[in-house]
Amino acid sequence: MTHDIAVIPGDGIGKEVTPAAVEVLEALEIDFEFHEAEAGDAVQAETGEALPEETYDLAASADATLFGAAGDTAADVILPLREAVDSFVNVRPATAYPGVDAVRPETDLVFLRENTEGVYAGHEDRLSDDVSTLTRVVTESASRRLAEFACDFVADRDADGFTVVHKANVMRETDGRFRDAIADVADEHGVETDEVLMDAFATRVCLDPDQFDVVVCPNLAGDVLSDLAAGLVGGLGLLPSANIGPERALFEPVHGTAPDIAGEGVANPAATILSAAMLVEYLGYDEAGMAIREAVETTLEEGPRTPDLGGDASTEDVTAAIVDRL
Ligand code: GGG
Repeated sequence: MTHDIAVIPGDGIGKEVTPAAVEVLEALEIDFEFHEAEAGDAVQAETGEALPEETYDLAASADATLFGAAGDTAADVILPLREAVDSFVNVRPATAYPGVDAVRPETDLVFLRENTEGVYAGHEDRLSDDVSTLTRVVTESASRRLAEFACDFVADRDADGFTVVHKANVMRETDGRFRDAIADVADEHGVETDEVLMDAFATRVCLDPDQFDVVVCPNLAGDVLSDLAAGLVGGLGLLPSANIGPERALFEPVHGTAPDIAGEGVANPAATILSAAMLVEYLGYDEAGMAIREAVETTLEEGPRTPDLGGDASTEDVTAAIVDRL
């Protein structure tokens, strides 16, 4: 069976780490057909469109998509691409690896980030020279759909339950609805939950990440808190993600374009290669996914390592080491 994979490197280091992940996928004994397409700042400068229609259509029809990074055009690229695969949840594991200098080496968390609404839904207006507004949308249906996924996810992970992060003491209507809908679904499934206010979560996860396992968050909170967790495990170069929809999915590193190092060939490819591991697992190849993870873990532990992890290796050196260890 051939799997059609859309490959959208985007901008900045996306153009370096995405080919690295494709190289790893090509080393597997799985029949992939890769279809590359453009999106982002560079194509917008050339054509006036950050997300050409053919790129959107490709993501909406491929079996899975591998995406790199978006810069200034993130809102015009990432959000429609997530919509193209009808993704309602962004799965973001934050794991500390042996050999990597982590602030909290005991960290092993997974964020399940609501992926369709909240303040990310883009309902912004400029009312006057002085006033801009944003309408925040939270629906019962999206919150319940996320909760159904979370219940299945904790069963697959053999986790005790999950933590709901919110700010319902202030955003009583929107986060209150989010919290209550999720608690209701968890109850129906007999899944245990606890709840933590998102500001308190930020402190508690820094002091003792071990108290959390699966964390369910509204959209923006999931974006911010997973980057915070990246700081606990050794940096953004280590966090993969999967945007899951009912029929297709899009995989991307959590990091952005990293303009400070783009073009130097030293970006850490681990986050994108780990995203590729999630992609093959999504397609049903658990052993291949595990093989990629083990090759990445051994490389993080034994080297070579890119400069963000204290090494001096290039993206290509690290990718070659991972492919060798597969
Ligand atoms: N690889 C994903 C990427 O480009 N991240 C940068 C970014 O702006 N992310 C926002 C988000 O994930 O919603």
